[in-house]
Parts: sequence; structure tokens; C-alpha cells
Amino acid sequence: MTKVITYGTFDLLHQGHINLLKRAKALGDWLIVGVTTDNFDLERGKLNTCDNVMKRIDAVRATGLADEIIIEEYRGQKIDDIHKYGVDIFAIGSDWEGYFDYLKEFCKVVYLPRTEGISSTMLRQEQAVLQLGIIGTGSIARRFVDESKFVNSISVAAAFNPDKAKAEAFCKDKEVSLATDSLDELLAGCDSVYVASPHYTHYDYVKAALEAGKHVLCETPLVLESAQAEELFALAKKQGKVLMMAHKTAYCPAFGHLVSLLQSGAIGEIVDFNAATTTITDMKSEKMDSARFGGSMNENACFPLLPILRLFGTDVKKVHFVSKMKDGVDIYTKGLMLFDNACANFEVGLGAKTEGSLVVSGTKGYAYVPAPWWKTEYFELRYEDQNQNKKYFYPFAGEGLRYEIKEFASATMSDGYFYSKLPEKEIIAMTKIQEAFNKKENLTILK
Ligand code: C2G
Repeated sequence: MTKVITYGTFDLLHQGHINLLKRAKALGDWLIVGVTTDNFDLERGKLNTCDNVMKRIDAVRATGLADEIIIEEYRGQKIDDIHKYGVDIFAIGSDWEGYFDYLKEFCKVVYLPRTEGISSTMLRQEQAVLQLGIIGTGSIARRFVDESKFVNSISVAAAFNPDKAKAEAFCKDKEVSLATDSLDELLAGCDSVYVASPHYTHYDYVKAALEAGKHVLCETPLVLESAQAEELFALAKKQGKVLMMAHKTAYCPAFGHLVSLLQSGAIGEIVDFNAATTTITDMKSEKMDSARFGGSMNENACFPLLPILRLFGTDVKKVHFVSKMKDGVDIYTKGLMLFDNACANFEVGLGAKTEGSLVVSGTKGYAYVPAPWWKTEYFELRYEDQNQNKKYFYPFAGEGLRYEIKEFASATMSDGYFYSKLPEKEIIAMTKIQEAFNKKENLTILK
């Protein structure tokens, strides 16, 4: 039996893919098709994929041409697969001519003619592009516009600021066509909204956008009261719209893999956790304004709370906070969280600096992510026997916002296939902890 293998993303599966699969199948008796995972595509710089891996696998299966479907998740896997499946022929489209010659050492390599005049890129361009309106025109919104250019299914169409001059300056600088100080005008000019205004305004803007039937991506923290978070998620469901919280760590390739490695027992049972996210900020900045719910917990707690709640679950037994205050805001807060079978502590700061690393301790070893861990590019699993230590490397492109933007675009375009990398339950749990802090529950204030 001659075994043939081919690989691809197979996004928006089209006739070009079908022809390729037919040609590959004709080379032998058994066709194995490797479909790239979403993470692998992100890693190799393919950020514009519309369909997620499950949808792409289903599409390949529906052609009836594949005898076996596998997923491709890392560079170098092709060599492993050739050995593992006893492959005789590796086949791929002629756009890759020469690129896979290194596989000739292991099996026959065939470059098949590519079908001209059709491609996923062309189909993506024909697809509706999400017209996005931005609420708030501060520094994060500026970075967002730059990063959105890497995701071609999104176009920033409008920006709102209650101060029209600010909206106009932003739009001129970032080449956005509509600058407005009218929320109605913004909502009329887009089909999705990115909320990047001060925290305390999030609730009203998200609610207005959802009520107007828009998909919403909102900056951290979504809101500062858990009842509001619950209400907004219920509203999103009722409206059939996506509500996502922006969080550059949650959607980047390394974080997801770190968590799944730890959940699979790579360091044994997890007993303790520590992570810090501190950024020295100007005391005059809005982030330090107590009237605007500034301060370290409101600004930065979503970062350490993400891995804590992911690893230990949302059933938090106890939280204790210790803060150093200045002008009514916490310039530094340490949190101790107790779960049934583990504890976690974190530090957040806008007015004090500490090492921004992350350590997860387990019964067999520990995970170490160097600072700034929230832009994870690299982490290590370390053991008593140092020979067992492992290093893991990942891309973290640009400011990292492109991952969440891509995720948001895919979510709005998927019909039922979407699984959020930052689920509602975790966002509500994060909000509860920030709310407890704002209510000064179990808070010790240092002199
Ligand atoms: N293809 C084709 N004709 C087209 C478009 C694509 O023959 N008009 C072929 C490609 O050459 C490839 C396959 O269809 O062999 C899948 O294409 P993509 O989905 O674009 O995947 P690609 O990024 O080429 O993945 O490990 C992944 C592989 O290296 C290739």
C-alpha cells in the first residue's frame, strides 16, 4: 500500500484544495491529510485564517478524499509523521516548490500543480470585513489600530471620543474615516465595537453597543461589579452577539500551551502560584485617579488573575489583600488567594516595581516564566533533576494585540464553532475579586 501525506490550513475550503486533495490521493492508495492547528498557524504567521481548526477538519472530511486526518501542530512534525505513519509520498502544492526538498531524505516528495485563480486569500477578501468602531482614543486604542492591520478581516471604520477634537486628531493620525463625539453616530457606522475608554465607563458603553446589536470587544477590566458582568453576558446572549474581553496574555500562543501542559500534570499536582505585574506609572496619569477607579488592582489584576483562575478554578475560598496607598489609590497590592487544594499569591503595582515573573509550584517540579510573563514568549519547566528541565519558545508578535483581534474577528464570523479562550465564567470571577478589593473586603492597608 502506498501512503501519501499532504498538509494545509484548508481555510474556507475551495476548489483549489479539492483538486489538490484529488491529485494527492491519485498518487497512492491511502491519503493522510494534516490540518494545521490554529496555534500553529499563528506561530507561522498566518493570522488571517477565518475558520477554526474544527471547522477546517470538518470541511476536509466532507470532501470524502481523506482516508485519515491528523492535526499538524509544530514545526518539524512532518518528519515525525513520515516515520510514524510509514509515509511513502509527501505531496504539496507547487507554491511550495523546493521548500520541502529536505523531506526527500525520508520519502518521495511531489509538488502538485496549483489551481490558478482561486485561493483562501481571495475568498477572505470577498468576505465581509468587520467594520469596527472604537470607543476611547487613548494609547491602547492607538496600538490597537496599528495591530489591527495584521488581521485583514477587520477594518477600523470610526472612532468616538466625547471630546470631538481628540477623536479628530486620533482619526487623522491613524487614518480612520469617521471621527465623532456622538455615540449614536459611531454605532450607526460600524458592526462591532472595541471599548477602550476608562474602566468606569465600560458598563454603559458595552451595554449601549450590545443593545444596538453590535459585537463587543472590551478592554480589561470588563466592568468592576460582577452583577454588571453577568448582566452584560446575558444581554450579549439575548442579542446573539459576541462579548469578549481584550487580554493580550489570554490569546497569545504560549499562554495556552503553558496552561495545558500544567493541567496535564507536567509538574505534578499544583500547590502554589506566584506572579507579579507591575508597571511604574506617572502619579498624574488617569490610571492613578481614584475618581476614575484607577489604581493597581483595577488596572493590572486581570493579568495574574487569568492564570490563577485558569489553573485553580473559579471556586475561590478566601482572598486577602495588602495594599500600599497614595492619594486614594493602591500603588501596590499583594493578594493571597486560597483554594481547596492550593494557594496563590500575586502582586500588582503602578507605583512600585518588582520582578515580573511567574512561578507555578508543583509536587514534581515548577514552571518558570521570566518577566514580563504576561507577554509570554518563553517558559521553562524545571525539576529536581536538572537534566529533565525543558525550555519552550513561542512567537509573541508586535504588541500581542493582534491575537485577540484575530480571535474577536473569528468569533464574530463563526456560527456556533467558537470557543472563547477567555470564558465568561473566568471574567465574572475576576470581576468578583476586583469588586471585593474595591469594597475593601479583607484589605490590610500598610502605613
Ligand atoms: N492549493 C492549491 N491551489 C490553490 C490553493 C491551495 O493547490 N489555489 C494547495 C496548496 O498548495 C497546499 C494546499 O492546497 O498544498 C493547502 O493550502 P493552504 O490551505 O493554503 O495551506 P498551506 O499554508 O499551503 O499549508 O504545513 C502546512 C503546509 O506547509 C502548507
